[in-house]
Amino acid sequence: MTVPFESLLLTGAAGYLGRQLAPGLLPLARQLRVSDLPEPLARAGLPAQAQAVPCDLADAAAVLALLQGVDAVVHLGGVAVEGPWDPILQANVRGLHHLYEAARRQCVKRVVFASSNHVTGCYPQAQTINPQRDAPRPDGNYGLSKMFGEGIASLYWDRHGIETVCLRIGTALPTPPDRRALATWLSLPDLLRLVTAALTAPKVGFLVAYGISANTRRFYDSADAWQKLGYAPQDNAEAFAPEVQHLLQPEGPQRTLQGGSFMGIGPFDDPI
Ligand code: NAI
Ligand code: 15L
Repeated sequence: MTVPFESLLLTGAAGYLGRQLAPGLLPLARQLRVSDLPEPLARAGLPAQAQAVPCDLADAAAVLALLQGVDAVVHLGGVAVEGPWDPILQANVRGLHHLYEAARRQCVKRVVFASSNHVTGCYPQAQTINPQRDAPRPDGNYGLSKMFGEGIASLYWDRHGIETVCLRIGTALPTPPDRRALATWLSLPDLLRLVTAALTAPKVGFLVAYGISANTRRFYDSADAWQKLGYAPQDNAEAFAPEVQHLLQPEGPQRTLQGGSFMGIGPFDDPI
């Protein structure tokens, strides 16, 4: 089998999804580089074949060095939940700017960016959203930062020819935790299928796709983008419906809007 990449970088490698993905990414590159903040990286137990490089995404010089010799990046690093603005600004906004500037200067060809369903979390669950047709409606600081990530990805494709697949991941867990996740679930095997497709599909340019399994109750229509990637999900949350469909968020926006529980977090009185 031909190996698609000489060097592939996985950021956020010590996080939940990073630890799930790292073993499956090994066959895609002669060298897999895995990165995260120093402490989590040291205790993550990532595959020994991977090259571990600690790096804070908020440090521009460190990110420039991290991307040296890299062909493609799977970018998972950053704050992964709703919260106060400043940590999100450092990791998800400044960090993304550092990543794309480093990608430009180090001639990286493609980024797979872990965006989020929370870019469109303020749409009603009763509406089906298409990523090429429907505008972002972020549901908080976190969703807004992912919208920035998609914006910078678009800019660096148009101006600098760096390809990005933005994956608006739903709920990536071993099984769907509640009724909302019957729409948003992404099984862990489908996550690896999707990231592999996003890395290896030819000529993606700038593309936004939702990251979910073939869920019967989905409120995203991502068929066009999936076809372009050659992603064919194999799992369906419906198999878990009897166990979780009674597990509901409290009445109101948390139950009716696509962002679910994130609708109940914040606002934050940031220090002035
Ligand atoms: P996680 O919180 O377990 O992992 C994120 C990793 O990023 C952590 O290991 C953390 O140490 C690292 N990180 C945070 N700030 C950093 C910084 N300044 N410099 C370097 N590394 C930093 O999150 P998870 O669940 O693994 O998510 C991975 C990515 O996928 C995130 O970008 C998240 O927003 C996105 N995502 C995840 C979903 C899910 O269902 N797990 C759904 C939608 C999006
Ligand atoms: C996300 O973006 C989060 O990273 C993850 O922790 C889940 O909360 C997920 O969205 C979700 O909406 O279920």
